[in-house]
Amino acid sequence: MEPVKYELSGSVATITLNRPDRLNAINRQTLAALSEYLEQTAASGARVLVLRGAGRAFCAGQDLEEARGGELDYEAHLESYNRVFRQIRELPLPVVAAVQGVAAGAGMSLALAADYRLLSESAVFITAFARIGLAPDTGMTYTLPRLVGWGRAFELLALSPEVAAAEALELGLANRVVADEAFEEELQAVAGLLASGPTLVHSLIKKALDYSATHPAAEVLAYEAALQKLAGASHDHREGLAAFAEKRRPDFKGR
Ligand code: T3D
Repeated sequence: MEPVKYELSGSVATITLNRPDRLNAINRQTLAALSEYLEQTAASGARVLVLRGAGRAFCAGQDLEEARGGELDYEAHLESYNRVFRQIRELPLPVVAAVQGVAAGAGMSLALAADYRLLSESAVFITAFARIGLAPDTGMTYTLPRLVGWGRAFELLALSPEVAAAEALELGLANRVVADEAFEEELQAVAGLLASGPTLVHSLIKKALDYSATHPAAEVLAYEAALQKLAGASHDHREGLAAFAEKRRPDFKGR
């Protein structure tokens, strides 16, 4: 069975982690395929990417059987994880993590690297690293404190509780939580809405938010101005103005 599946339907790309009997735990093959499909998505005409898991889980993190085998070169292995994190953040389109069931360890890191998290009521986040005596990785110390605040981040990392969907929403780890039976419909709606938006602007929003997380205000203002120059010269800005004047919905073209 392929460890990861890829599908492009219209302008919606979907990457599915596909080791359901291991709760989609990530091994070397998974990481390599994930990275390849992220590259493929960047080169495609996709305007939104959905990242999800097959079966009852989103992803249980690093494959612990592989880790226990003692064959992992942690430094090289982490570079593969980090590459995937960077690819998600640098993808010039929104990434929606569709989280059903558990997202643990690096699986949670991947969900947090996404731009939008849609959770089903069955979703559970577990940072998990400390449970097995590991420090957090795959960008979790970048994303988690920015989403939930410093104190909560420490608690979630150090004590590694199970965070159910309703609490995840309250903490800021989820954008929306929907009933399990409404999940597919809601996912299509969110993906469709993002895919029909101004994709160039979505990519600039990603860049601006990442930049603002690590730069002082004066530099952030200069960066915003530089990005606005790009947006201001775009088809989608001209189309947005025309649609406003003509009292119709804009037909954004995206990238
Ligand atoms: O460079 C590096 O390598 C470091 C990177 C580390 C990054 C990390 O991700 S560290 C965190 C790794 N993940 C975990 O510690 C989570 C381990 N899994 C669990 O704690 C539990 O499975 C869950 C809480 C996620 C779910 O529990 P439950 O009761 O719903 O399911 P289960 O029965 O435990 O799991 C079902 C099967 O999936 C089971 O196999 P079996 O008994 O049916 O043959 C279980 O062994 C397997 N499985 C679950 N998680 C993993 C896994 N197999 C390999 N690796 C896993 N991570």
